[in-house]
Amino acid sequence: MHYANSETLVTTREDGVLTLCFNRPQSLNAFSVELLRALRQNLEVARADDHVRVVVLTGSGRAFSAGQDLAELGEAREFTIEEHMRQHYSPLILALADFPKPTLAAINGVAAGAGAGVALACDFKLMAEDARFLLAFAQMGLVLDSGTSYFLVRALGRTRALELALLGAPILANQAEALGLVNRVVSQGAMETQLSDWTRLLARGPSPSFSLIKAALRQAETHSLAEILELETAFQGKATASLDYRRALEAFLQKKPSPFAP
Ligand code: T3D
Repeated sequence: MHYANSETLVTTREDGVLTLCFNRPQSLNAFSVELLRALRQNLEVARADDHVRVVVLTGSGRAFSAGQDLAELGEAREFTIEEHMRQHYSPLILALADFPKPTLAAINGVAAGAGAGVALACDFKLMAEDARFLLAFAQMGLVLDSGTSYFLVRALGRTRALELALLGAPILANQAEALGLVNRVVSQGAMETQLSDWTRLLARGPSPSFSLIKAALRQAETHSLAEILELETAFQGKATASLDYRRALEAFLQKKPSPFAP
């Protein structure tokens, strides 16, 4: 399979970093079926592409994404909402949550509805100081979807998650950072520098170790301590058999810095 070549998703690959930029600025990068398909396909290809070590999601223009394309959804269609969600959003969110390499959302502007879900499914969230999350679901007479129930309640607990979901007030960047929904808030001008600091570090990091750490943390969300101890044991066995471990150990014994040190 090859990377999809779609105008709605600008795909670039440089120095181990795959950037997927939503490109429908006229509708604030609302997710059309074409964009959702291209996004899924390119994540699937990137999973197996050894040249890709980090994936960045971002939006062109003034938005990250305004969520589902409401105009497209409103048009005559031959599918139900349930089919649409099962076919597009659920596999996309799972593909992101289970992605074996680090993923970063560069939230350059508003992230609404499913746009918020996609951003929250990424590992790192970098937010512009004038960006915001909009849990626009209840305002539209909808329910939380695209994993937002899952991510919000785990990040914030039930009380705060309910307040934000039911009242639907925009979550401004500083509030999102204070709540722990995003890692860092920076000015628009500083987005690129912060992003490349992170991607450079992650791209030269120990990929197999990252993949195992991600898998263990994901399992830790739902498994018991005893199960996680067993999983960590198995994963440590794999990690210590890796070339990266041997390189880092050798550096340590020679009193040199780790090849992966920040
Ligand atoms: O199928 C399923 O799975 C259901 C799933 C649902 C999950 C969802 O994601 S539901 C959709 C959730 N998103 C929203 O409700 C956000 C809708 N958009 C807005 O509320 C506003 O656009 C914003 C607050 C995000 C920004 O407002 P503003 O004033 O800065 O911009 P604007 O003028 O409203 O939007 C600019 C253009 O983008 C405009 O088009 P126009 O008039 O210039 O031709 C607007 O219609 C278009 N646009 C914005 N959001 C969407 C959209 N077009 C289609 N779908 C959108 N979601």
